[in-house]
Amino acid sequence: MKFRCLVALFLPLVAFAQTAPVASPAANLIKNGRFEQSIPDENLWDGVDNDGFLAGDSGATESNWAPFGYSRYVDAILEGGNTGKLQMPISVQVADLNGDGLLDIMTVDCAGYFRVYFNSGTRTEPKFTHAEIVPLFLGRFAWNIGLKLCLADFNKNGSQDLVLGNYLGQIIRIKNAGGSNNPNWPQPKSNPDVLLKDKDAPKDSRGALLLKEDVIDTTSDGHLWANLLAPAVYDWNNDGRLDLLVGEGSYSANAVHLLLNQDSNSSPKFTEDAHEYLAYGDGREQLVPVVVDYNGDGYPDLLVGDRMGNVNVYLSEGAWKKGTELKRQKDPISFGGLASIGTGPAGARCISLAVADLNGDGLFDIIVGKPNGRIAVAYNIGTKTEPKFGPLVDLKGEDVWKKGTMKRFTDLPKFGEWTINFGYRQGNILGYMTTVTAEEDPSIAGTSSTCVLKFGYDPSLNKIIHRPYMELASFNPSLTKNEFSPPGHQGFDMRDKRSGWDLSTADGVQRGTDSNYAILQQNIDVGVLKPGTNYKLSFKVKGSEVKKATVTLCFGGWLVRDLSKPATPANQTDNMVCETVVQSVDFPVGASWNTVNRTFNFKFSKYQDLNNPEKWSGSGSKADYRAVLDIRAVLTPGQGLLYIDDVQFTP
Ligand SMILES: [Ca+2]
Ligand SMILES: [Ca+2]
Ligand SMILES: [Ca+2]
Ligand SMILES: [Ca+2]
Repeated sequence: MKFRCLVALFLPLVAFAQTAPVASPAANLIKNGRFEQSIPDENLWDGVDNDGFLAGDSGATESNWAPFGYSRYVDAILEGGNTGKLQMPISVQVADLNGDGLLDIMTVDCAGYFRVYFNSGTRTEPKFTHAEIVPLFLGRFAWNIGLKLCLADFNKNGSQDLVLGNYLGQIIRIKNAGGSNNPNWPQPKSNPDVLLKDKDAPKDSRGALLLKEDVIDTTSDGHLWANLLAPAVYDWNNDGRLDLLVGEGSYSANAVHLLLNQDSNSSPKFTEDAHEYLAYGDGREQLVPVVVDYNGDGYPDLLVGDRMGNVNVYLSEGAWKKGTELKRQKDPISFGGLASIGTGPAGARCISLAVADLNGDGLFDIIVGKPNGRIAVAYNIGTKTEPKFGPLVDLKGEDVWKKGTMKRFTDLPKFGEWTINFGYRQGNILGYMTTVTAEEDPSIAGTSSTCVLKFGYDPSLNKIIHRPYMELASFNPSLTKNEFSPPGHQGFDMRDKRSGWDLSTADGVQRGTDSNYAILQQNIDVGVLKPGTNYKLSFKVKGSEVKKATVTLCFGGWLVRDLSKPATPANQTDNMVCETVVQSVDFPVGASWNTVNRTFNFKFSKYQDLNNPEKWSGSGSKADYRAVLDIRAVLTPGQGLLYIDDVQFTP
């Protein structure tokens, strides 16, 4: 039964259900049905935020961009050793990625989107405009969050591979299939549960894990040994073979590890047999190392970013010998007088790091990825042997997709009832949701409403990186219809054998669904629905390149225990769904406005039982009803367009 996940939408609220006022007859049970209440959101498909700064997803906020209550914070060790939610930084690297001799910036943000900002300035005056989105997405699965990026040219052909550390502690390598002036990092074939994939990937393959060829093992048997690894690639022992350094996010060993390459650059091998503790974090987790000759003595040193937003210096003392540990300098680097450079709540100021001579004066500069999603640079104003840094300055760009091209409903406590999903977590590159007025989008003329909900795609700004190859990745209508994960389901037992549904497989991803869908949902409050009553649903719709569109009403009947009475073994399973009824109907979407009308009426076979508390747990319980309205459509990736307006649900 595919509706079982839908049912859980009720769950978080039911335990706190109070008697709600009964709506007067014919009142619209849908709130904000004409979408007149919304607030501007960032549109970061151009890689520039509303204030004009280069930015990716911040990893801090929860919004429609992170639907269904998903938080981009990760579980990690906090100050004092407790586990809690930690805000990850955008991960940043600097290299010439198009062979024009100018250093470019590459990032992977907290939602898992990769961007390249090609430098359009000069060797001494870098200039960045907007980003090109890399058609690569690993972030569908929970363990591919908190990605840390390192660029490395393993085969020394002038093109940079991506080396990534993830939450799980995997080191992922995405080989550059392009040349030194046209980078191309194909979507791993083994991870096709995302929309945008390599042309050659098998269309029907599915799998959560990356193929062996995409992962660089760090142990001989492939087992993982730390979380949130941050890789750096450098020939540390100067034997001509690139070695792997990893900073770790875990607390226990809390070190920068050195894994010496036991094979070759073309086929690197890293195992515990050639593992060294290169530097210790001394209680600073989320270590992000970069290698640079800090003091100009010819030997590579380490700069290490940490959870507190510091950059610490670890100097080599001459040529490195096996077993040598680098010692941390007492004070972190001062950036124009400031040491701690992260932003955000205390204890959540992780940063990422890159070093490069961005202004071509012969001195390395420090580029920082911040937890607010922005990228900052501190120019080196010292000397080769005594570096000194000015303040970190956020880099600016050109805001192509300006404020207002993306809107959301969250943060609107009174009108935030709509839940939107446009596949942002599933790699629906360039997809967006917004509300528009006729002034903003003349094509909505013809409705009486001032605002209309719009799902669509921004055009690709890519000129150097190939554009997303758009295709439907295994369209399966039966799966796209009703199976999705519930919001805020944490803390509830997702199984109920009585009604036969089981959410134990729901893990926050939309299994089996494509990313190129638009989903619009609203919970209909408890206390306003009655079985055996006709409810009229109507809404207006138009669009193009819509493959399938469905509206679903999921009605749930509940037994709500009197929460003022203590739970006993007899009643502890109350506050659970007793029965659900799901009714779906497809609707057409055409180039002109169409009004969808449909009457819904729910009745439960266990209706008598629901109204007979004796059947369930004795006294102190009552039956209640609730519903979820779910309007969804599958859009042609990159082209689909869907407008919805004037949603009414009335008795
Ligand atoms: Ca360049
Ligand atoms: Ca080496
Ligand atoms: Ca040195
Ligand atoms: Ca410089």
